[in-house]
Amino acid sequence: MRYCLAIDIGASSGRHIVGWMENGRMQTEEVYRFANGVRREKGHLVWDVETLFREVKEGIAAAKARFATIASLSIDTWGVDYVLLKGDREVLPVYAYRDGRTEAVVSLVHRRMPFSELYRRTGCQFQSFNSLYQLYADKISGRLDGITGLLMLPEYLLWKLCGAQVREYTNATTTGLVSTCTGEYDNGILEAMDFPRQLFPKLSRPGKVLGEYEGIKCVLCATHDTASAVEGIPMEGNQPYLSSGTWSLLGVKTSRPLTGESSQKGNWSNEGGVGYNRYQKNIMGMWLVNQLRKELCNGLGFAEIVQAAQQSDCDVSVDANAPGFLAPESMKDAFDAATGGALKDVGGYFRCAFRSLAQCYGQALQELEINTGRSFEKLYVVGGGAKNVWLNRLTQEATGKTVIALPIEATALGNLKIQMEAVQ
Ligand code: ADP
Ligand code: LRH
Repeated sequence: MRYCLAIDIGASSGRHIVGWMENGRMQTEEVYRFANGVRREKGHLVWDVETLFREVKEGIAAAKARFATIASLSIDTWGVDYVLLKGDREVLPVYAYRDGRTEAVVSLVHRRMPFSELYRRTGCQFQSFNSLYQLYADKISGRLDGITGLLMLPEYLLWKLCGAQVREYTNATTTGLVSTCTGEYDNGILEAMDFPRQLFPKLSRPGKVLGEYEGIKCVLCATHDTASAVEGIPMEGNQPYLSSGTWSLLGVKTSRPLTGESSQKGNWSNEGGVGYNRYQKNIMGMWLVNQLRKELCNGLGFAEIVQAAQQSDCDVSVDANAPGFLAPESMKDAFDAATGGALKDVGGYFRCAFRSLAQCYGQALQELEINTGRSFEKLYVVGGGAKNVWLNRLTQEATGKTVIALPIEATALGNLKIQMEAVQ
């Protein structure tokens, strides 16, 4: 039996999942899980990459203890964030995308190249945390001086394991710097921003064998977690997907990027997939719920939270994608401000969050049909959020589509699929 190990690290937790083929079907077993989250350091939100790397190695050890031979491994994480290198040393801190340091530079970036031109070139949605803005903040603070390398987080962790430095295509498309025409970093943008060209070498496609760690082959998967998730959904035909975790990503595979006016207006993103384009939208997702949970009822299980939400009779909703929810000091205060203080009980906050998310999904699906000129029957939901049966019902009502909820680790499945194809 050939065992492969997917290391899938999300913004709220990481997991090691071993997969193998048996009677033509992929089998999986979770061997390790760890908590993840941002840390506040000197007024900034940062990732603790040292701990992340330690957890990666702990999980590999757990996999080896359970399955004596692991043939290969690969790592995917959230997009956008990166590690700067000086020679072989990482430059700390590694900023987390919710940190506010980019707010002041958005207009400076757009002065160098208007957003409409950036969008025409890359098809990448506007998010104030895209790597483009983070890098510009680095540039004007002098942080890019003397930098010799830039690796996105999964590339960094793979490099630490096997010593190979590569830049992977699907994750690069989250930076806001990749051309939809060439599938490589866009020279025009790099020049306009005056970014050092040597930090942006040629991109590698998923499927490459990079090297070894303790006798295990290190493979490059679709290192953007959402790209792996889309690749891992067992879908009949080409229907829309909702990858429901810390973020909710709603979209559909298309053969080419769609960068027209309505796509830009609706802030639709064109990101790289494994042989297709991911036309999708970022929706604030379970971040809202997780932050409310920490503040209002830490320790309460998701089943109890959903029950409290169902029992509340408060039917107020908000625009779940409003910037005020991205990184508020207090999520409760953010909901109070958005609802004019209308939420009276704990269940009410969660009810408002779930109903507002479902409304966003409904709106996004309508836009998706208009912008692609297609009509869809189904919506496939994967990720931790797919376990929320009540939210799935609200989503079905709001979208008018048959919701197919798959409470599976689609991201790990996509990660494993690429490994199995790469290492025969
Ligand atoms: P990420 O990869 O971004 O960390 P996941 O896909 O692992 O996200 O989803 C985790 C989220 O799913 C949790 O933070 C939680 O909000 C939600 N979730 C997990 N389990 C349940 C459950 N049983 N019921 C409802 N929601 C759940
Ligand atoms: C989901 C995700 C999403 C990105 C965000 C930063 O985990 O990768 O696709 O936009 O994190």
